[in-house]
Amino acid sequence: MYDVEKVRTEFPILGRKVGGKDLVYLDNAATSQKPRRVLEALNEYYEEHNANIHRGVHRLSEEATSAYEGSRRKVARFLGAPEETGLVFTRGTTESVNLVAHAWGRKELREGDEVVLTEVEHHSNLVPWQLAARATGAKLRFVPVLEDGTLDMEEAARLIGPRTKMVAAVHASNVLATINPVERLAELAHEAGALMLVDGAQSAPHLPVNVEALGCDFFACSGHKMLGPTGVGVLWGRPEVLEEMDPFLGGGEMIREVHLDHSTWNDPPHKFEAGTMNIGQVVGLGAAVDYLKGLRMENVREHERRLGEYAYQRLSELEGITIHGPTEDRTGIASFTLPDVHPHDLSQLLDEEGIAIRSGHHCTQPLMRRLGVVATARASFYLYNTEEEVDALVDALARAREFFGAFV
Ligand code: C6P
Repeated sequence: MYDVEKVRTEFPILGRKVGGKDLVYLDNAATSQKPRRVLEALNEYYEEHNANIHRGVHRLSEEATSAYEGSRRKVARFLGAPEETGLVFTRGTTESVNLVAHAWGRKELREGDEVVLTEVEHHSNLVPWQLAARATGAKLRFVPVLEDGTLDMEEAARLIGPRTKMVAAVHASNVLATINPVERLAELAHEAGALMLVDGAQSAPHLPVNVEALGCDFFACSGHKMLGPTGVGVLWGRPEVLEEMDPFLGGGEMIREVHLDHSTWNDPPHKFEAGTMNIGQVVGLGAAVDYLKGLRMENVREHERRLGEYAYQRLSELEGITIHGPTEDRTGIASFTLPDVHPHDLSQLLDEEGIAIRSGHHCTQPLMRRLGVVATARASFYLYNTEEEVDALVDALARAREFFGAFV
């Protein structure tokens, strides 16, 4: 039995007040809060083991290296990766996608080639491909999003063809609460001889993920959205694909031999980890993954599925509200617009009640245009949120409407 009240006691920040009110933190798609275990792991690392890794033969360096590589094993297992050589640490999803678009894209893409994305992408899985396309002459094509927020998979099957070299798609949308059929997209990509990249920024923290079962070639996610520290993320890549890729950044650690006029590269994953990495944060991410494993991702998903459903139902009670995305099979995200109230005004008023939501375009400007809005308000739930917090949100929204109603 999933005990959300017990879970909450492990997150010190959830005990704080904002403007004299209990904090209701509903901005988890932006970043998650951290359990005590992660904070302790960071502290312990800096108090006991801090040193640079893979370099020294002294005790602390060996301990730090072992903690860092231990995290690599944990995260690889957490994502269902068959081996940890494919697990590269980055700064986050953004850097992971840039790594692929740069190191794979500039080597492999040619004029006339196509990269297939979707209309739902976060800017992180769009702009790096625009840059790669500009540098190589490749073209970008887009799988359309249907009225209910799901992808037009018939059109995807038409778009993905002999010119396609890469299909890159978001697994769980940060706006629409959809879980996209990336397994099917991976099949289509492979039938066409292309590779598949999955943006897992909003799936790895919330759903059981297995990169083998997804059938993808690359999977990107961010530590800070899955209870870990900021400044650390992951790129998993199929080792044989990573092997063929050029490096992303040059410097220490990523080399085998350096001469004045040329160098040779270390094996993956080290080929992609140039310079001193975010060692402490990687160790913190290992602790976050241990914590999530302890809770079991099936339980996390079920808790959030129920909460998402409850939130959808309660928010629907507000007259005139538009909740973007499908009515069913949703993640724990609710993006909505209310007539006559700007999302920014809403989130400001909610903040006065201690409720943190996000408003804006959520780094998905093309999707906002497709939805016909400039911005939405967004409540995003995580494993420590409760039905009472959903009620607090809906009550505060009703009060906010009354307040703004007085001016129209
Ligand atoms: N979305 C949100 O509030 P970084 O910033 O690299 O950790 O993650 C980027 C990113 C990539 N893909 C998706 C689907 C995302 O949701 C995000 C981050 C945050 O929705 C910040 S804009």
